Amino acid sequence: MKTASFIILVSILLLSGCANKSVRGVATEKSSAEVLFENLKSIVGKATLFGHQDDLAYGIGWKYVEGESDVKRTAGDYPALFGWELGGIELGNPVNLDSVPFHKMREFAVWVHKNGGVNTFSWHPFSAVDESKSSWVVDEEVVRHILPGGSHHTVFIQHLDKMVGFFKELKTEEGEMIPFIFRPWHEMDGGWFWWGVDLTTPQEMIVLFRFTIEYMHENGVTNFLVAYSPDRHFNNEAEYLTWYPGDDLVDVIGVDNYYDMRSGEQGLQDAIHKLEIVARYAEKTGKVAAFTETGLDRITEMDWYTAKLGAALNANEWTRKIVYAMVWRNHDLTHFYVPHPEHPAANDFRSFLNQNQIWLLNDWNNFVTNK
Ligand code: BMA
Repeated sequence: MKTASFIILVSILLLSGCANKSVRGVATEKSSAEVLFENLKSIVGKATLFGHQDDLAYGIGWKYVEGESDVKRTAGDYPALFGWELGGIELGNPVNLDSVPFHKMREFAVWVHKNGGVNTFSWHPFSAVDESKSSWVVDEEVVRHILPGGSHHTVFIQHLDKMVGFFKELKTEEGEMIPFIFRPWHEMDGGWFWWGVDLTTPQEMIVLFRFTIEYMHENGVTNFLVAYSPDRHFNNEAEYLTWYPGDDLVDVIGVDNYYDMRSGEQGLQDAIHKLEIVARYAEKTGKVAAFTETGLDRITEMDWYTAKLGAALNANEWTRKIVYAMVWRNHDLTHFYVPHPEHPAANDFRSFLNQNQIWLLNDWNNFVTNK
């Protein structure tokens, strides 16, 4: 190839890479993930988006009914943020580990994007060392075997390829890639996942996390934000950062916390303290902070939404900087986090959502369109 055409080709390749990539501060057209990040940043200290896992897929007493949502049924509007779970995609399964068909999940996520909402994905993959073992089987080391050089690295690459394949199809009818927040390897400080603290060193986790995101980038999935979300096992910033893959990679500084949020007044104070750590670190690094998972299963405290979640998010100037809080799924009456309309906690849920700074989809859309 002649030198001139080679230079032109290299320039084209470089430019096309930049246009898609999350290269902040570079004067190329912004990707929709960058726009999402900026929109989230502009609500820091102003509002917290309310999120719900699997909100559009099913709820209490219904499954796959178009337009349906338990948040909407009880509170009159959709959540602003929608969580989805990819576990099972790595095995080539047509449905995820909670029986949600991946083709439906894709349709829901596209609907969310079209309607102004935010999508976030978690991934509880089966083990690449033994594909019969779910994320919750913690009887052997997995991570060190799936890292580069490990005995099961090739299988892990196949798993990543399946996950990448899903995200590459996450586009509108017009072919536009939709932005999302990806939150892999969460709660790594707990002992309940095969990537958890008992079976994985912090260094291994960092390598795994970085490898996962870089692999996505290298394989053409670039239009997303990355969330880092340990559970509650930290008491200061240094501990929080034990598994942190790096400021160059992460956009959302998150925490998952159920335990403290169901453990009385002391628990609430502990949860607030952890949200503060997260919010301070996000501010220091120019990122956004989020309460990436919480909730009270079956809502056994009737004032949980105002007395716990509302109190935590509105505790002080730091917790008010949390940009979203997401509760887990409404499987059925034995496992749910959003009250159905007749539930005795429904009024309290509505009071929580009626606070000015807690936003559902319409509030968020009004803000984004009038910005
Ligand atoms: C857990 C429970 C499980 C579910 C898993 C992954 O918290 O809700 O029933 O399979 O999350 O979504």
